[in-house]
Amino acid sequence: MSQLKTQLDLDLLSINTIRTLAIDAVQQANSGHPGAPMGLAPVVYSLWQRFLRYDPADPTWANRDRFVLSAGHASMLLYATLHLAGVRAVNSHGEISGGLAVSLEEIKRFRQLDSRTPGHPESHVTTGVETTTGPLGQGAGNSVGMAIAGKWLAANYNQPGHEIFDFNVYAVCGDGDIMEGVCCEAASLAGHLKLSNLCWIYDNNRVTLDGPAEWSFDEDVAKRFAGYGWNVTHVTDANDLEMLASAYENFLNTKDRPTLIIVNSHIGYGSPHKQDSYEAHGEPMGEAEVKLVKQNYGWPVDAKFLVPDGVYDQFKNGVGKRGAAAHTTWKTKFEEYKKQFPQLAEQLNRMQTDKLPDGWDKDLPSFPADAKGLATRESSGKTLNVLAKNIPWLMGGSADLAKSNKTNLTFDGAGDFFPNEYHGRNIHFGVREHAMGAIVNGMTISKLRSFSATFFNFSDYMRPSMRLGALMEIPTIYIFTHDSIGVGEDGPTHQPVEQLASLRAMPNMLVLRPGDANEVVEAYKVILQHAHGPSTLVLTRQAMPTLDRTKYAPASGVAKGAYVLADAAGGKPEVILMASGSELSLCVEAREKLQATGIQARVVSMPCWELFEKQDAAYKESVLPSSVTARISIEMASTFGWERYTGPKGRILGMHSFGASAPLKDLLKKFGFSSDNVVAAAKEVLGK
Ligand SMILES: Cc1ncc(C[n+]2csc(CCOP(=O)(O)OP(=O)(O)O)c2C)c(N)n1
Ligand SMILES: [Mg+2]
Repeated sequence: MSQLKTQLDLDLLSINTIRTLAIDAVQQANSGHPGAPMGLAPVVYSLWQRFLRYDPADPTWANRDRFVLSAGHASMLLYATLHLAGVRAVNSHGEISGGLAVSLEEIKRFRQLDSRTPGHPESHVTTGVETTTGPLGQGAGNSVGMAIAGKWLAANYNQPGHEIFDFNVYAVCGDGDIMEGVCCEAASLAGHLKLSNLCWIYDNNRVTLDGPAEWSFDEDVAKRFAGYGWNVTHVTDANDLEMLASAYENFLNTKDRPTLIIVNSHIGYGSPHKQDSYEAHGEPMGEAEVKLVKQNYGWPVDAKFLVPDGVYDQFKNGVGKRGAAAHTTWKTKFEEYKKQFPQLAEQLNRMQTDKLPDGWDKDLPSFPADAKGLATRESSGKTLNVLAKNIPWLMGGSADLAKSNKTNLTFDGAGDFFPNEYHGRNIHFGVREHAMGAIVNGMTISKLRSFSATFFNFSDYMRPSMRLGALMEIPTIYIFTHDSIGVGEDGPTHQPVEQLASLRAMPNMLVLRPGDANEVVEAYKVILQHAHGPSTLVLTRQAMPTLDRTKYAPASGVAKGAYVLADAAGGKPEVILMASGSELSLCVEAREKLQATGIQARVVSMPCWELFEKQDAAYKESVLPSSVTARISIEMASTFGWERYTGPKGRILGMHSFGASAPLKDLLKKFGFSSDNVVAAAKEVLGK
């Protein structure tokens, strides 16, 4: 009896430590959300202590259960848990260092410059943060990608008697997450795919920032998720650890679909205010209120950042011991696996350490010169298929446009990723672009080289996820076709204009728009070797010439972002013509025409601004000599940003309006995309 009482006391003491650490950190920072951590502390505590298979001594263990805090505003909940569980820090080389992922000092520096405890959890900053969350719904979307990765790894790497992958993915969502569109899309796909390794915990506290949730949200969430094909279970009191345990067990026993646990909680639990009127929960409480809350918890009212005796040990004896034991058992299993399946083990080793297999770039196509040429979506499809054959863990799919995007993997054994058939490499995302973005990020975080695909215009539908991919510095591949008014008859609803400029404005995003088939191959080489950030690949629907590389510079120049494709005779150009993508061949044509009139022009292919910006000054000067101020750029997109390369004396040919629905040749004429217009602009800037 007294043993049980001590156990209960220690549970409550630990839960209240999470709560008060959150309260104190928010108070000290004078910003942040204390309410959600206070309400959710027992939910997360119970999960970590009793169920999460996670070894705090090795947060990189490939088969660890994943814990995602989609309600990123409750970041202190995660930081306090990582701290108390003693999760070790991992350095940028993936090595486990001696220190804690989140020390008490770092908790005291919550939301301060260069701390490990930023306002919202950032995976590239803090070990143990599985994914960056804050924009509501994204974490939930990522969790579906992680669950897909779990199923795929199990289907492809587990061998009879050697189950090395069986991890589960847990995500904590608030009302905001459950309301967001991305979350709905992701839940719909997860239900369809029957991802039984996925558990969402919905914090049903009936409050959002503006006030009671019912002001904007009163749907029957249980019914909705049942409709998606989820297993739905309820916990009517977030403070009831036994009820929580039953719910987690319910999840673990459900083998045929994902689980939603709806937890009724009180935001700011312990606050002396009437619970549902606790309105200022998105802000620090103020010292007086902090004291009252601590009094309610039976806490020393003046203590700050207190971790009472016994709490660290409690976590050590809970998640620590369980996690270490599970990890040790797994390591033994994996040693045996390595012996019996050395090739598979080697693949896993490469995958987990972000390396490519030997021969990843063998058999890549080389495209012969061809005036008619082919669409870059076509050369992309051919290249992607070779790469995926060479790289067993390169996989992905399209949001219902695979046939248009040419992203179907068609080689023998590529297969499809279907419900209960999780071995395949082709994922059918359905018409769910936003979730697709979040899901491929989740797969990438789980070490699969993952790609998504849709029309470039619909990059807007997945931009929030792409932005997080860039922030997280993860190598997700976003493939887009139908890159411009070149789409033709589909018209302005489908013709991107500002998307190139807007993605070029995104930090840490490589935007590549290759200028012919061989540049596509080179672009893929860059992308696959680019490990610390995502890439956006922008491809045409329409055919474009394959340039004669015996006459022009090799396409390997793509790696430098921009290169001299064709120079003026003697290397002394009067005018520089620059383009990316399908407009590159217009510059090539214009150069010939200018030459015929005695004007010496250089053509610069500029498939990737970001890579060009990374080159040294000498290289940049060699491509764009400052002495040549007559410069023309041409791109069937917003002109925004090209000034930096054309300079004050140059001309930018581009789009100044939305496009129109018409056959391509009429659009090219209407909007002025012809080599004659390049010639005219060149003559104009030269005053000829
Ligand atoms: C996409 C997005 N929109 C808005 C916000 C700002 N925001 C942060 S928390 C929050 C309230 C969400 O309510 P809920 O998810 O129920 O969390 P609770 O207040 O209950 O902790 C909002 C609107 C955000 N973080 N992300
Ligand atoms: Mg809420």
